Amino acid sequence: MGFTIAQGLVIVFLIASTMAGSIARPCGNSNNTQTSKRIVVGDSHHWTYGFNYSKWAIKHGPFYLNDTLVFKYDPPTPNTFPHNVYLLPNLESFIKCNFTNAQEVANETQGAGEGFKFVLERPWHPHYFACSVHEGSHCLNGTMKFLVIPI
Ligand SMILES: *[C@@H]1O[C@H](CO)[C@@H](O)[C@H](O)[C@H]1NC(C)=O
Ligand SMILES: *[C@@H]1O[C@H](CO)[C@@H](O)[C@H](O)[C@H]1NC(C)=O
Ligand SMILES: *[C@@H]1O[C@H](CO)[C@@H](O)[C@H](O)[C@H]1NC(C)=O
Ligand SMILES: *[C@@H]1O[C@H](CO)[C@@H](O)[C@H](O)[C@H]1NC(C)=O
Ligand SMILES: *[C@@H]1O[C@H](CO)[C@@H](O)[C@H](O)[C@H]1NC(C)=O
Ligand SMILES: *[C@@H]1O[C@H](CO)[C@@H](O)[C@H](O)[C@H]1NC(C)=O
Ligand SMILES: [Cu+2]
Repeated sequence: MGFTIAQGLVIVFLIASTMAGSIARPCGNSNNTQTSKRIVVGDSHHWTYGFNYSKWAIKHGPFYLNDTLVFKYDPPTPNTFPHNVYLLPNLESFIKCNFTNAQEVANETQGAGEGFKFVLERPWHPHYFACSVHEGSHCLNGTMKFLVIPI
């Protein structure tokens, strides 16, 4: 598989961090009506090269079922790099930024304006989000990737 122990530890930490807080912050209120949130990925940084989204996701989590992730990024211009949003198929692809069998969920123009909205509809499903631009270097070198497991 080609995992290093260090990578394994990082992943265990990521998953543990993503799930922590499920105990501290039970979902829904006393009424049992879950209030779904609208979450701008990267906050004011939006979806851009060089921002550490794994760190952001840990800090921002946990994420709940039906929360909406909003990816905001400008359409390509001659002076700026484009971005997009893919879902990678598994953990190994996520670690290596291997986009073979990845699914495009938003192209380079869909992040404009109000941004691209992705609703977390699959409970406990690991969502490996990443930008594929520049042969994966936005993912690999620009840390444009993060893991979300909605609870
Ligand atoms: C339960 O939800 C209803 C409708 O959203 C609201 O009017 C009511 O105040 C809520 N009650 C409690 C105890 O939260
Ligand atoms: C991004 O943040 C994560 C979690 O804090 C950390 O493990 C990782 O080393 C950071 N990546 C970079 C490139 O700084
Ligand atoms: C999420 O949304 C679906 C479809 O609107 C709804 O059936 C489901 O009850 C919601 N789940 C939660 C936990 O809010
Ligand atoms: C990328 O993934 C595909 C299929 O999942 C695999 O066949 C290929 O060897 C991988 N490439 C690298 C560089 O790991
Ligand atoms: C991006 O997706 C939108 C909506 O599906 C579509 O209208 C547009 O033509 C696509 N743009 C490119 C460059 O593929
Ligand atoms: C991206 O990162 C890889 C591995 O860390 C490195 O070999 C490569 O030179 C970097 N590429 C750029 C464009 O920084
Ligand atoms: Cu990008």
